[in-house]
Amino acid sequence: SGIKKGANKKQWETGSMKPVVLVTRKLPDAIETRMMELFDARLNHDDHPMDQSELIEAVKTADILVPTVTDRIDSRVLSQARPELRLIANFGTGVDHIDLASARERGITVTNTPGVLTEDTADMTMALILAVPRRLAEGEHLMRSGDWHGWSPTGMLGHRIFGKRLGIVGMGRIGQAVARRARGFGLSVHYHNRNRVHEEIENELEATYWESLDQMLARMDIISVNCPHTPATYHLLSARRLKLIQPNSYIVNTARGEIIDENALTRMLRGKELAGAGLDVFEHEPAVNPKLMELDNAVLLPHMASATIEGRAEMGEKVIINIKTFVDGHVPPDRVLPGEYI
Ligand code: 8YV
Repeated sequence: SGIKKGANKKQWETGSMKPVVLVTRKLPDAIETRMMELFDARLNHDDHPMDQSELIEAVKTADILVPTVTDRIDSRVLSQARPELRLIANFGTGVDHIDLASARERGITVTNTPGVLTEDTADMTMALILAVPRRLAEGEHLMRSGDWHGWSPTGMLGHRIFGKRLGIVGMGRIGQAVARRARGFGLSVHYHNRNRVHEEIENELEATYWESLDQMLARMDIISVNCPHTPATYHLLSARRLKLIQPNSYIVNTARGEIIDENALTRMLRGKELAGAGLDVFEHEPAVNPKLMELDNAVLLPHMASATIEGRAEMGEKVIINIKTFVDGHVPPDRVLPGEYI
């Protein structure tokens, strides 16, 4: 458009011009309505996931981009961004689909939506922790198949939750929310984290810290993955580490598929080297390893751990607040870039 960055910002501030905010997916109606009031919002009415060429078009058009987990904002896309693109206000907490190094190089601010999906994600994590050892999906399937011939003393036996050891990988907001729930089910809480959490939190959760992930994995009955996906956590649960886990143990992942070597996990589940897995996320979404689909000891969900009406509305609110604060010349509340780790 030929408008310089400074001029752009000034005009946003005086309200004489609205920033072009390009939203890659369909958001809740109330959020889209508000965005249209506040900004020059460009919406995706049919909600189709954008491919790379559409994303390149988007960054050539937008002052502010609002992507989601389904958009791969890689260095190729960012290299085409117009200089006026100053903010990527992600709709979601994980930002692993955005090439942060490229964004940083270009001086683009990145924000996310932490906090508002913590409890929902922890609920679904707990649901999987219960569902896999207690064979919830298998039981449901049996009912609908018409093959249930009545109760029997040895029918549908699973494993007890109470008294077992839960190992949480990643003790951030979600990990802590899982720990709080787990205590109510009589699980003992163990965790591994980049940094040990504050003593007060450890005491409140009666959580045992394991500096060594390897050692923790070898001793847990249930493992829950709750860390972000970063270059440091890619395949954190590698084939080698998965082998450390006891064959009668379970794994639950509501974080990101890339944190677990999905092929290795699938092989081990098939070979009964692991008792079962509850997965809400996959390494190559929306693709799922077809061998996983065949397994009775895996409960598979379509990346829905944070999918509540309330949560989506609050995520949208956060996106709007981040954009509004940024446009008004302030540091947005949920800034990840520039930030502590990048
Ligand atoms: C979101 C998620 O629905 O927030 C996240 O990191 O994984 C999901 O729960 C999704 O990211 C929206 O972009």
